[in-house]
Amino acid sequence: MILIGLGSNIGDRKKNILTAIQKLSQHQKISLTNISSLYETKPVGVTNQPDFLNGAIHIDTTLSPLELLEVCLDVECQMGRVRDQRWGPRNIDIDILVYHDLMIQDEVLNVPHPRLCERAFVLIPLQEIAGEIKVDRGLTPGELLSRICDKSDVVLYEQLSLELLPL
Ligand code: PH2
Ligand code: MG
Ligand code: MG
Repeated sequence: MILIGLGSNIGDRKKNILTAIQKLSQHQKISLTNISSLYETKPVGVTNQPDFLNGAIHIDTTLSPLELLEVCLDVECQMGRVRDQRWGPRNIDIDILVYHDLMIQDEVLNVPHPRLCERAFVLIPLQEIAGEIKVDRGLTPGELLSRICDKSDVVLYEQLSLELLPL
């Protein structure tokens, strides 16, 4: 299972996330299999920035992890993402969270995403679309979530489904 996380906290956040999903799904070698709801989430890391919308998608692809990373970065670039402050505000962020059961640790790509297990804003969307999958450390999103005390910073914003998606 290949899982991608999306986030936005600048501009029309919902439109940004849907545009990114649309661009990814239009790639010849990517097919969109499932999509989570959108959640409004308090910023983590750098806290003095606007609230995020976050969501996650499940895709199938024949792209390798590095090829997929390039596609994700390319979509961010097409959408005009400027990278200045680490963990700072962004119109779109597209992260590979899980690529089957591969473990990759190098300078350009870390999979599973290194902060997946501590971030409710990632785990709650994943619980919807990958509830049974051992996403990190042999644990499901729900099992990882049970170790996080405060999930109040993640609130359902809009229910989405593949059928309802205006793509
Ligand atoms: N992304 C970050 C840092 N902090 N906080 C929230 N709520 N959502 C994010 O997507 C996010 C964040 C760096 O990628
Ligand atoms: Mg990120
Ligand atoms: Mg990123």
